[in-house]
Amino acid sequence: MSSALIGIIMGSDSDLPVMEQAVEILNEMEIPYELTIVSAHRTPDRMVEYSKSAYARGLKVIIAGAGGAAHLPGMVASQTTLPVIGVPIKSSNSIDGWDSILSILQMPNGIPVATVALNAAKNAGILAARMLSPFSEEITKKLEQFRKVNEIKVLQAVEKVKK
Ligand code: RP5
Repeated sequence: MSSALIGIIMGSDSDLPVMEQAVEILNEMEIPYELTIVSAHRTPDRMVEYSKSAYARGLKVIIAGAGGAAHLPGMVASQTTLPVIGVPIKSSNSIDGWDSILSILQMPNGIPVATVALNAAKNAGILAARMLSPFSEEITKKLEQFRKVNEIKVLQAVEKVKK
């Protein structure tokens, strides 16, 4: 997609089923994004290149998903001034996902990563949209619509379970 505002990256193609939730919500809100694989430990040069060029390429937020010793979001955040949202992914050999959660959540002072819940790539997409919202009426309207739809769904459920 051209003129991407949000960069979605992940450490491995095995993370894709989770990260697709972010893709879906951004498609729904019609916010341009780019999607690719960048591994902190398998392609360190590519990670540096991606992070250092992100701002100049017009990205406003980076969503980075990783599992295991999940240093991708933190390493990317260390090389850009853009906000980075980390998605801890429960990979196949994980310690119930705690390895990814703690690796991403426990960033030392000075290099923040906004961490969402385990496998919560949808929330990462929504949070990225919210970060852009103060600068775009169009995105704000999409977020309002999204909130409204959620509200209606709950009110319909209230009616359904009422006795
Ligand atoms: C991390 O290692 C990736 O983010 C992935 O979650 C995990 C496992 O990767 P694969 O061995 O499936 O490629 O770097």
